[in-house]
Amino acid sequence: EMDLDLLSRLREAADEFPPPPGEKYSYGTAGFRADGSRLGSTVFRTGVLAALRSLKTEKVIGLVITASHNHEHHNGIKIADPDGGMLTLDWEEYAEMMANAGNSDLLLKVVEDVIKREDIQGGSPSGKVFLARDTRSTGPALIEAARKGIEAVQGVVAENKGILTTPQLHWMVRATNKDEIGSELQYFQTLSNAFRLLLDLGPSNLFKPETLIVDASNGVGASKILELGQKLEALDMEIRNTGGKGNVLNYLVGADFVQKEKVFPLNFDASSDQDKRCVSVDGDADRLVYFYFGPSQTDKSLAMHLLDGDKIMALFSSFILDQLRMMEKSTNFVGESDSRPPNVVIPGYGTVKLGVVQTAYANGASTNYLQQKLGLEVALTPTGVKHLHARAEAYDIGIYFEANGHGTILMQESFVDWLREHGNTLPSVEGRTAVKRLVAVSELFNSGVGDALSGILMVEIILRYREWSIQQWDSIYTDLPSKQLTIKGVDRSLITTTADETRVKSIPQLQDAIDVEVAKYKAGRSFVRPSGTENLVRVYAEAATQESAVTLAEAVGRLILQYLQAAPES
Ligand code: G16
Repeated sequence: EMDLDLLSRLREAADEFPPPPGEKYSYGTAGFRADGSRLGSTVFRTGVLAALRSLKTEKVIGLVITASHNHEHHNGIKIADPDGGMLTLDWEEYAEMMANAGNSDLLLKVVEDVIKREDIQGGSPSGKVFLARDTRSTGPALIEAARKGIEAVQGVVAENKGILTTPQLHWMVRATNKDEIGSELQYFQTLSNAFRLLLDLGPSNLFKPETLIVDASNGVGASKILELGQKLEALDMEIRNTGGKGNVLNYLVGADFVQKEKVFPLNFDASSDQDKRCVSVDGDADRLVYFYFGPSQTDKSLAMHLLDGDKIMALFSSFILDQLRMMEKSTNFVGESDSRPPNVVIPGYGTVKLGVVQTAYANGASTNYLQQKLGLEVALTPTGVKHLHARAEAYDIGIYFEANGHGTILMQESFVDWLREHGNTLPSVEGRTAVKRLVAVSELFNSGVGDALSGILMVEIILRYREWSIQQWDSIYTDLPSKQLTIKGVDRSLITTTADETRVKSIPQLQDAIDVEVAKYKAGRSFVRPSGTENLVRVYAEAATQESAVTLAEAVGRLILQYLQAAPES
């Protein structure tokens, strides 16, 4: 039984952070998000939750204060579970119950209930929660609220790690729980060692490409990418949008802006930056998209060319597949044609299951490339890395990416263990080299969440191996024209969708009207869903030409207004 002392301390501490009246907090796609000035109670309470989770798992938990791609004045919370992944889905309900408890008495009831349901033991517990934040101005006050929440639970301490990217904190939690060195320095060492090793394992006389230009979204990524770059002589980077006075986080800069608007971020110039290889990260550096400015496909004018999460995943998938094929070939294995990908057979190990995971936002051309050209199994999940991640765990190597640039390469620990223990028994040098590369890739990638820094290093490695320019990489397939819009000022909660998010369930007439609209367009596809991170509804449309994709998106946007506007905003 939990010490009663716990409850008295908690009540007193909670009284300091009363919830704003009338606010309803939902855990959403990636934790709570709201205006930073209205998050004190929610952050305090989520601190309590993280502390309980630490007592339950007897491991370190992570809590990062960030609203990632959202506006500077927004803020939010992401929780890292002991394995470095996102908070287990069954605890999201507890988080919501706590955040929405109307006063300290009600909060105590919820906490007691969670303690009972999870059978959390008192006694002499010693829990620990790592704290970190991004560069938002409301961060320091919210870190304090989180600390008070964590330490209101008896036997749990908060350890403030300062300003970090979200993936760094996830990485540090995982490493610490595995009894490895979980410091930020070690994070940089691990990534840079893996990068150097992959360079060494590459074809001889690797070429060194032009400088990579980084758009750091005026956020935490700027200083961290700089630090990484200083460790890597072989990687020339020029970092822009590094924050500072007057340069607003995520405003006309960063991965979310570049991917959604398909225009150059601030401080990039069409003519002086023409053909250069550029990459944007988002506000907490867990997403990346590449881009360049070059002649458009349709006329001679200069246009922005986006290489989104889908194209990054296509590059990664083909690289991984190459390595598996080399291993397979190394064993002189003559397989049946149906033993080809997705299931490469490595004698000694057996079938290596390789699969990729996308969402409905994936460009149709990318899905086609992955399935037809690479022969891979493509799984679809709802939006949110937590869903893609869980699905990717079904494979020995699961690669997942959202079109917005959030993703990673996930390898089963048992598979990596096998590579380490038995990989050197493969008869050919090529096969053994491929094994070493895969092990290095497993080190390079964060096995908990997407990490823009890992993503950048991987892209840069593969382009060097293949001696590809960004333009050559871009040409592996041509995106179907698409358009994304957001509709504000409506009650997004009125829209619920089918599990795959492609059809509206709650208002059948709206879906019927969308169907009628889509049918008017050649290669038309469109869907709408409520955002889980912002108070708006998202529209996605694809069609045979850019012009028609835009017209279709706008028509569907008007339908949303028509069917929802009568209702008040919530
Ligand atoms: C978060 C999630 C992503 C999701 C994005 C947009 O990203 O981690 O998986 O794609 O929100 O979600 P929604 O469409 O529901 O607003 P981030 O980078 O903001 O943490």
